[in-house]
Amino acid sequence: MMRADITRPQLAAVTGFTFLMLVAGMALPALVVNMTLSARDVGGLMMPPGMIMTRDLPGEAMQDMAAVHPRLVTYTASKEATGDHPLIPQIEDGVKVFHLETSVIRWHILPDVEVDAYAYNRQIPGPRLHLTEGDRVRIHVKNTLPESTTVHWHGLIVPNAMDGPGDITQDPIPPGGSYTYEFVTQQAGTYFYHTHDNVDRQQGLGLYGALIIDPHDTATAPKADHEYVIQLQEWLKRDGLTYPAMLMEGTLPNYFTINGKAYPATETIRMKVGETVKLRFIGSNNNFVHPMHVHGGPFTVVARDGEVMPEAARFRADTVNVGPGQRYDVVWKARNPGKWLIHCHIPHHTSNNNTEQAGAGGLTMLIDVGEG
Ligand SMILES: [Cu+2]
Repeated sequence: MMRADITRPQLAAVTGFTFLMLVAGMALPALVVNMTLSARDVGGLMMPPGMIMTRDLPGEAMQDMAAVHPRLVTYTASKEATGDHPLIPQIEDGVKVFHLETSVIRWHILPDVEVDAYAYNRQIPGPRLHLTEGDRVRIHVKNTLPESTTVHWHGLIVPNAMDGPGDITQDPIPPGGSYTYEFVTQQAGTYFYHTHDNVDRQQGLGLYGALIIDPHDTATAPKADHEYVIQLQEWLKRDGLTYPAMLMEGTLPNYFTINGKAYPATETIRMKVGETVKLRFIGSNNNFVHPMHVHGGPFTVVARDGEVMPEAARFRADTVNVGPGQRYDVVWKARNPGKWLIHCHIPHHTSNNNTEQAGAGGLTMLIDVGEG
């Protein structure tokens, strides 16, 4: 008969050590790994490279920051497609009726750079709503995004139920659902509309558009020979994926657009010496205050946040800080022929993924002034 020569203390030590390792093996992952996430929360989410990931990050935050899954794109706009097209209303019993539809699209911000974006009516920015003070408007919104959404009419006096903040004044419009907004415009000037549900993600991915309201008495509006609306936006595109740009580690933007295009794909304003242009700057972006600067001499600031300033309050400047949500109308006069720049004065915002193309990038556009 063989007899084990193991002692009781030895047996106790091996058993105890094994038990301790078993407990450590179960406890350690809970200390270094995010055990609160389930596959249901995160599914196939793709997170921005370099994003700070900690073990207390909830799945909801990851959904907010994740890339737009390329498989969700339902429409690819042509390279030449532009946004901000006037939306023509139907008139029903004196009411101007508009239709907005959200969807996931692929959009060219440069001929060789496309983003996967959230869009109103398949364009970025969304279509322009051009109204007149006193108009009654009805806007049918259909949501074909993979997530809920709402629309907010930024700066407008509206009934509370028409204001748009999701889960606060209305139930968010579910995927496949619709909501109808109706109000009478009581103001005039430069306004915009944007999503008010998961704004951090949805507006950053493209859900915004201009709302321009003419005054009832056009004599009150500051005059200019030309007019141009400038809507700002920030994008994060890496390794073929588009993430909503946010002002935090790992999610800072690397592309910047005026009306959905980065320079040199931005439009050029054409005018003659002696003529004036009214530039309507809209802070439709989510993160940065953009110091927008115009070359070739000062402009006059004539309106702020839609409100026309009295003559005595108007002032001359060559740079105006356009913060998220703000609007500035400025009138600039062409004094000399040539190519004059409109650009953000944070130089990184005038580059495309940190490179200059044709002398600039991002938040840059030209005014081409011909001899008078
Ligand atoms: Cu800027």
